[in-house]
Amino acid sequence: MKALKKTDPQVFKAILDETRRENDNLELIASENFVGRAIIEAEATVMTNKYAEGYPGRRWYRGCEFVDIVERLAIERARSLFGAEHANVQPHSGSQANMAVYLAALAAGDTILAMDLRAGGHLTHGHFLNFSGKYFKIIHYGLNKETEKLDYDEIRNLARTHKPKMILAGASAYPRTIDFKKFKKIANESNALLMVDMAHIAGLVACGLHPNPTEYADFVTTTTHKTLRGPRSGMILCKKKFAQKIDRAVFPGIQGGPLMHIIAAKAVCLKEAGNPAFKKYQIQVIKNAKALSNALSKKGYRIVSGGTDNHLFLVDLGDGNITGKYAAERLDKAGITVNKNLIPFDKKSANLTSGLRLGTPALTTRGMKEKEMVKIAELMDTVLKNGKKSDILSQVRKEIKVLTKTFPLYADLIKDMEEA
Ligand code: DSN
Repeated sequence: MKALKKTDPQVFKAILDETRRENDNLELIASENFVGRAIIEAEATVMTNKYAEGYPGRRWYRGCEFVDIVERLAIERARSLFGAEHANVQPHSGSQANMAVYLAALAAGDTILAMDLRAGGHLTHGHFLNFSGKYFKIIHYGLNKETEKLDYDEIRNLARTHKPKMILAGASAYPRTIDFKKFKKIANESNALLMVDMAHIAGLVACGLHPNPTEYADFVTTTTHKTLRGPRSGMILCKKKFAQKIDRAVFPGIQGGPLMHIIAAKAVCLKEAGNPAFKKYQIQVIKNAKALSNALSKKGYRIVSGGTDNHLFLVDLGDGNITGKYAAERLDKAGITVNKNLIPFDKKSANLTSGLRLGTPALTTRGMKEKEMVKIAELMDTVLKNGKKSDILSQVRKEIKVLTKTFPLYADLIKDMEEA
């Protein structure tokens, strides 16, 4: 890091401070994780220099023989990990992966039946401010009011009524197993294509800890940086009959040159995800999510839908004065990083919210287990009950320092930077 420090001390300092922040805080944002050194090393390479528009063996530029190797590895590993007929590893993000599927499968104005953001869906699943909501007719499904779970009968009824060209399953804030087989049945009955956005659960799917959508869906999209613990990026899996359409939709449809250094890191991530150690990690992610939600529930917090089957859950803070926004700010002050989140049928605005979304992929990467989750629930409860008392927040901060010191993160990177 000597060159960076010399050339741009401001950026160097911000990166060092961010590395320390990640080490010093308890990261509970469900969509975040901590990549390993091999991913960082692959990202920070000269493959960033190479233009490689096109696909392996069919590029517009010369000199692609080595970037072709990493893209082929990433494609083969993605196909084998998820049992997919075709993989496109070029999307820069999950949003772009979703956009490419829409471009490949739909025409402007076609109808998509997808989960409402307010119920746990994603912006690119048809929010009115997003391209998906602007260019397509969106019908949203939500959750059952009693169970706060997906209501497959309601989804079937909506599909019968609106005859969507495509049904989209997948969510950013849904703590329960998604029944892709049921979705496929509904899609077949209404002659719709089925797309699954598995961004949040891809790591669990890779290890057989959540049903695999690739078996049922025509298109599966994902990010690679959440439970999958790879570089910040996206990916599309699809049936062979859609391969050409998908590849054309990504390039030249919506992207130019792929980010070859990130594709190299994606190849590494997909290799790591095939290792037995990765399955052990994902099993612990789920155990930790259950342990943390149980511990909070014992302290009197209502957990949406009564618990979790995956890596995340939602806490209902009730309809009093404590909003998700306030709670997230207070927790942040004490060193616990979370995000405010709407809960199903939330009466508060998306800016305030009545809930928090908590996830355990990042803390599990640090090696924390059930015992630490119980401790973290205690610390969270203390902060939420004493949010305005700075002495109590400082005491919690101190306890978090002890915890984070016991499970150090990026110690080698911090040392390298401090010595640069
Ligand atoms: N922003 C991501 C999340 O937090 O779930 C989804 O893209």
